Amino acid sequence: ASAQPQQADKANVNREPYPLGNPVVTHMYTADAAPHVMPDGKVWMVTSVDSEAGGGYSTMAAYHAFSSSDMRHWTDNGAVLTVDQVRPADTSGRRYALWAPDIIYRNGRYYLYYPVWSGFPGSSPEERKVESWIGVAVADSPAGPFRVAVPRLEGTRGIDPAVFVDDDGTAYLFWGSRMAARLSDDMLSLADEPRKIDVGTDRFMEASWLHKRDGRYYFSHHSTYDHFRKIDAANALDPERRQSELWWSVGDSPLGPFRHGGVLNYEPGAGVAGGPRSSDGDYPPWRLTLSNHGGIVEFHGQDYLFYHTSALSSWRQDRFQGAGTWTQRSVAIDRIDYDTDGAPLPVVQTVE
Ligand code: FUB
Repeated sequence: ASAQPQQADKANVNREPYPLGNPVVTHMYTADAAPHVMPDGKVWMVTSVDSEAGGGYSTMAAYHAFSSSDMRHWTDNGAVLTVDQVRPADTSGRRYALWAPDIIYRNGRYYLYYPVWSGFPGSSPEERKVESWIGVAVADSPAGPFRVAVPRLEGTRGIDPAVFVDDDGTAYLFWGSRMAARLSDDMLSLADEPRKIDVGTDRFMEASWLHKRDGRYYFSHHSTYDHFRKIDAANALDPERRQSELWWSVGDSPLGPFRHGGVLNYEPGAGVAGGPRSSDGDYPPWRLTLSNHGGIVEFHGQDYLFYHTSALSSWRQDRFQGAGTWTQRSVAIDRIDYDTDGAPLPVVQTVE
């Protein structure tokens, strides 16, 4: 096994910020960005869309595709898939929603992996019977239009698909709660039995992502919501209780095992080390997003973390004074730096 990087000292977060104009999309609410460099040399991200009218995650109804040549100016290429395209015939009154997707270029086409969330927006036993699965849509352009090719990938239950294609051409799908499998050559089915992978910790909520750097595989994920079940909005601003973090682990193969490394991104918007800052000083923290979802891309030799904050909904209420809304999120981008051993440092979150 190769030498394994160690978690960076938290003091290392005191580095120069690298503002990319966060939040990068301001005309609509976006979340769960899945960024990739496509054959046109641009970075494309497909994002979830949070509802303008509110209503929470059960109302997420589409994905948008954005493209950029410089990681700062983004073109909105419009909705590329809507919930109406994936909703099964159903008269039960269940709601269907589109949660965090991923997109990949392969064999001359673009494959969009999307989780369908299905349930009732309540808390009775019936309402808690949430179901989710992964579908695949295909297009000739990352701007769509995508058509559903596989409504439900056999063997998948859960949310947050992430696709990784290794240098040898093998494609992998990660999803749900530490599940993974190889994908078939046509990208439309699992090539082997799903397995639960060892990511070095049991503190796992969602948002799998795999990236490769210098021959090592880095797995990242959102750690946990557990503490949010116990606390109320008032003490959610207590730094000691903020633990909705993105964690990283590292391994020598795409399917692990991975060794837990540490924090890649602190709670977005937290007033703690790694929290946001700008050229004219620290801002009051906006309220939590509750979800710390990461997507990672290398662009011109630099790795970037795409995540989301509540900055836009906070701005719309009262610039930096409002609480923001945790289901009206906005995509942000910041640089990932590594120490000399290859351990990613906690991301310095920037605004503006
Ligand atoms: O956006 C809906 C859900 O919230 C995603 O699927 C999770 O990763 C979290 O970001």
